[in-house]
Amino acid sequence: MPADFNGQWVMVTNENFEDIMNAIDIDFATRKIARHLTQTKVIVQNGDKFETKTLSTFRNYEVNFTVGEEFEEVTKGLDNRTIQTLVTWDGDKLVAVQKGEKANRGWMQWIEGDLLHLEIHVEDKICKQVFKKKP
Ligand code: 1AG
Repeated sequence: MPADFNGQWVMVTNENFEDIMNAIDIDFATRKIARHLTQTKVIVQNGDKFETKTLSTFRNYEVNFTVGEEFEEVTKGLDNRTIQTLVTWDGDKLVAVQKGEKANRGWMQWIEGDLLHLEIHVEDKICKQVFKKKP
């Protein structure tokens, strides 16, 4: 039985988001808006199958995947790159490797109690986001 990520998760902290945005070449005007957003993560999980939405008042981002199956991800509305993404389990953690123009790109996502942790990394930068589950 894999971990259960189902639910709506509201951002409570977002450390070093600016660093990640800079690393993927997001322009100043966009960064200025994006840094203040409270993101909400909506996850529908069926075993290894995930439908995920990251929502905000400015932009939304959707990515769907099956753990263990590499797919082409287009980061539409983010940096608009095409990357090859593979998500795997490391115990109860989801680990994504995103191959493309940017080195060492990926994320890790896991649950602790009613908190969802997401670490996004690109090159030598790490952004740490924490979300709280909506009751
Ligand atoms: C992701 O989550 C990342 C989802 O794949 C989006 C979160 C951060 C975006 C990364 C960099 C910012 C790029 C551009 C800034 C412009 C707009 C910001 C909009 C933010 C809300 C979409 C992994 C996992 C997915 O949770 O299941």
